[in-house]
Amino acid sequence: IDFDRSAHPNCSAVLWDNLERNPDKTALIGPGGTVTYAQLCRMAARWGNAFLAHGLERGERIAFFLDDSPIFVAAFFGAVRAGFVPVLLNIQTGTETLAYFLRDSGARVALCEAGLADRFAAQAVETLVGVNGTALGCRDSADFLSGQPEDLPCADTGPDDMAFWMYSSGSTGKPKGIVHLHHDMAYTHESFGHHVLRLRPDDVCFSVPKIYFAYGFGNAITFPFSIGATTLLMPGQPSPAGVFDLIEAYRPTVFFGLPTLYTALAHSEGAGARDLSSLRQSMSAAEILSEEIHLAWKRLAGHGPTEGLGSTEMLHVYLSNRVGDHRYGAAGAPVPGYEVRLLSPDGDVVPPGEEGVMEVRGHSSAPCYWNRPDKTAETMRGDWIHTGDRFVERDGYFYFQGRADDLIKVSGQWVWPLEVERCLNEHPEVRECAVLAHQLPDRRMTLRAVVALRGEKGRETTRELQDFVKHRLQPFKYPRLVEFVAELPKTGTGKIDRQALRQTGS
Ligand code: 3SK
Repeated sequence: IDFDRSAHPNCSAVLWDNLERNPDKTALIGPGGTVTYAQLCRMAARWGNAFLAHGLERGERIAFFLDDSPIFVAAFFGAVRAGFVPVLLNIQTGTETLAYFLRDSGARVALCEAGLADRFAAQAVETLVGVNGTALGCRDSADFLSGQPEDLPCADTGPDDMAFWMYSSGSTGKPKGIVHLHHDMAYTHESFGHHVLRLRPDDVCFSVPKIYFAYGFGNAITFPFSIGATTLLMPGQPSPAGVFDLIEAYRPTVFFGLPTLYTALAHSEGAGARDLSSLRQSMSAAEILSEEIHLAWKRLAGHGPTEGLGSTEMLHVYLSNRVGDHRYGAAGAPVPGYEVRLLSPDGDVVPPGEEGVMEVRGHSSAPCYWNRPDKTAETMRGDWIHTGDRFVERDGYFYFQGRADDLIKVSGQWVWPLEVERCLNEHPEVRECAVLAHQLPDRRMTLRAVVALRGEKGRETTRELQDFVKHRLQPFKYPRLVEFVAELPKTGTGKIDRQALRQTGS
C-alpha cells in the first residue's frame, strides 16, 4: 500500500479531520446520548488543555482506567493532541497489577471510573482524577476540566514519536508496555480498514471488545473515525441479552466480536427471535472460530463473521479472511500492507505446506516494549515481529498450529495440546474445552483436558472423550486427565484463561 509516514505527525488527526469534513455527524452513541464530531473535538480540547494546565510534561504517560464512554475517547484524543501518552489499561486489573502498571509507566496522573477508584492503593499514585465522582483524594472530572478552552493547538509531535501504550496480557511473566507511535493508527486504517473492512461513512460500528484492547481500539475508534462513521459504545459487562438489545435499539451495521462472544450469543435463549437485520458485516479475531459458530451466526445475521488475527504489537489485524471468501480454520491471508513469513527452527523461511513460526512486518508495529530490552530483542527483530505462533500456509491462507513453545513429549512422542483440544471440541457433547500440558508427580508430562459439557456428565463420559481422541488422532494423544467444569475461566478479552487453568491444575 502507498503509505506516507510523514503525513501522520499526530494521531489526533483521525478525530480532528472530521471537524471540517462532517462536524455535525454523530461520532458516538453512548450511554448518555449522542455526541457529534464537533462536540467530541471540543470535549477532547478541554481534556488536553486540562492536562497541560496540570503541569504535565510533554511525553508524560497518563494511565486510562476507563470503561468505554465518550469521556474515554475525548480524553484520549485530547491527551495525544497535547503531546501526552495515554496508557490504556484493562479495567479488570486488580490493585497489585495496577500498582505495577503505574510504577512501570511512570504515570503521575490516572483517569479512573469513580466506581473503580478503590483499586488504586493510595500509595500507588500521586494524583488521581476521578471521572464520575471523588474518591481517595481524587479530583472530579468536572472540577478538573472547569474553565478549560474548547480548542487545542496540536503539539509539534512527529510520526515516529511515542503516541500511546497498551499492556500485554502477561500470560508468561510480567505484562509488557507496548509502545505505539503517532503514525500507527493511520496505517491500520489504510491497511485493514481500507482493504478488508471497507467501512462507509453511513456505517454504525459496534465493538463489544472494549477500547482498551487493541482490537476494540481499532474497531471502535480508528476505523469509524477515519471515514467519519459512527460508533456505538457499550460500557459494562456484556450479556447476550444486552448486546442483542443494543443491536435492536441502535441498528449498527458492522459488528465486532470474539469467538467466545459469538458462541454465547448463538447459544443464548431466544437468539433466533432477535432482529439482526441492520448488520451487513461481522468480524471475529483473537481465537479460532469454529465452523459451527460461524454457521450459527450466519443463520442469525445472514452472514458469518469474517475471521482475522492481529496482535497488540501490530496494533490490529494483519491476517484476515475476506468477506465472501472465508476458509474455515484459517486465520486468513496477509492484509495488504503486511508481510508474513514462517521460519524453521534454523531460521530459514519454510515453503508453503510446511510449518514454521510466524514473523510479521508492517508500519504499525510497536518499536519496543517499554524498559524491557531483553523482551524487545526477543520479539522485535529488525522490522519483523516474532509472534511465537506456529502456522502452516496453504493457498496463501495461514492455519494456526499452536504456540512455538507448546509442544510437549508424552510417552516419548511429541504432541501439541491444541490438536487434542480441537479434536475434543468436535465431540457433540463438548461445549468448550482447553487441553493443557500437565506434569505428573514423577515429572513425566501428560495432557489434561478441562471440559464444559452441553449436558450432564454420565458415568462413561471421561472414557468416551478419551476414546474419541484415541480413535480420531493417535492413541497416545488422549488426555490422561479429564476435568469437568460448568464454565471455563476467561480473560478480559474473552479468551480462555489458560494461565488460570494452569494454576488450578498444579
Ligand atoms: O488477538 C487478535 O487477533 C487481535 C486483533 C487485533 C488487535 C489486537 C489483537 C490482539
